[in-house]
Amino acid sequence: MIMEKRIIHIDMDAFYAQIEQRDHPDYRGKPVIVGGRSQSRGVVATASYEARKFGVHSAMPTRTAYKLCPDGIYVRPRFDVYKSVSKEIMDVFLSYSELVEPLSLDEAYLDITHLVSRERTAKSVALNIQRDIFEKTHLTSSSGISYNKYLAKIASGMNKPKGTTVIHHGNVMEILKAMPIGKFPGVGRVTEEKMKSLKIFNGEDLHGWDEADLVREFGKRGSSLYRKARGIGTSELNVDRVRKSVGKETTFDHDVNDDEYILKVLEELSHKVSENLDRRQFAGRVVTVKLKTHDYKTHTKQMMTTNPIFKGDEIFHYAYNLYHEVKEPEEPIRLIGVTVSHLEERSYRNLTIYDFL
Ligand code: DCP
Ligand code: MG
Repeated sequence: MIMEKRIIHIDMDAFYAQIEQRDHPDYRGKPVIVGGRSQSRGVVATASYEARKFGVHSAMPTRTAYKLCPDGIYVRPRFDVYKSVSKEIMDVFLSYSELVEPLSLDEAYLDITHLVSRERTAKSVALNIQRDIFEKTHLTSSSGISYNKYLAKIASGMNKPKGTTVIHHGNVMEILKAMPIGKFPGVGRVTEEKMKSLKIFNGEDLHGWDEADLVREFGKRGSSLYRKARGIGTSELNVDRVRKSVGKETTFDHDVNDDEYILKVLEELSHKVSENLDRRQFAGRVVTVKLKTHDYKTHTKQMMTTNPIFKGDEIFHYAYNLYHEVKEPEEPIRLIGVTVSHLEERSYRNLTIYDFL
């Protein structure tokens, strides 16, 4: 018999805002809005729970937030701090399980099947993880526990902040049926509108649809939605996302020492790496150039980028500099390669830095 898995989804509460409140005691208990301060083009990254009472939320123009909450404390994000907190959290996760799939700086899935026994419930594991995070960072989080990923994620959002919620076979249908359609993972704004026009307002309405009809209306996603309405989803974690890297290399037919030619190849390789990152919607923070000399010695040099990158020209920009650092002028090479690592999922979370200026 295949044992059902136990998946925990952990998500920090009002992540950036909570860190600001932690580091500035005078912000505590007050509406704190983290984001771009520009009245014309700034957006809210997140808001403390106190600020949310005024209707302020992520992705809202700062201008709107000011109107809703004129007395709020508006602060710029400190990404470096958030990143280092994120590392601390990830270390806690890894102390419980090797099977960790980070989704962004403040959330991850953990497969903790191996830790569960008659004496130890998945819920108690989740509580321990939340306690450890608090001890290490003085920040609160919420967790969701279930037998697959998307249910665990739904669960973690159900009792925020400081929640610990279990979705099991006994309560799953009740929860899904009552859930507004826009809250289903994978249902964005556009799909939500379309759902509503089809009179699908919640999980129960969705449950009433045949798979074939959903596929006709929503394409491949229709099948996935059909399953999601029934509590069916994957419990396989994408564990090597952290380690993952994308690299391309070329071995020359002959040893080569023509910079212009090698750089042309390096540029092509950079664009190939970019295409691969694009396909998977990843961006990376470390660029490595590798070369093998005519006598089979390998030399590498790497560099951290200021922001996660994925564009071919950006990758080549770093690769170009690295190449000049690592290549000995007199030494022909037989292989050149470029790799982007420290990948993260590409999203508003790491790409709108300009919105915060
Ligand atoms: N974030 C952002 N822009 C968004 C959404 C989020 O910059 N549109 C950033 C700020 C958040 C962090 O990502 O603090 C984590 O996102 P979450 O969606 O988990 O939101 P919070 O952690 O802020 O709040 P919650 O308690 O609802 O999880
Ligand atoms: Mg969060």
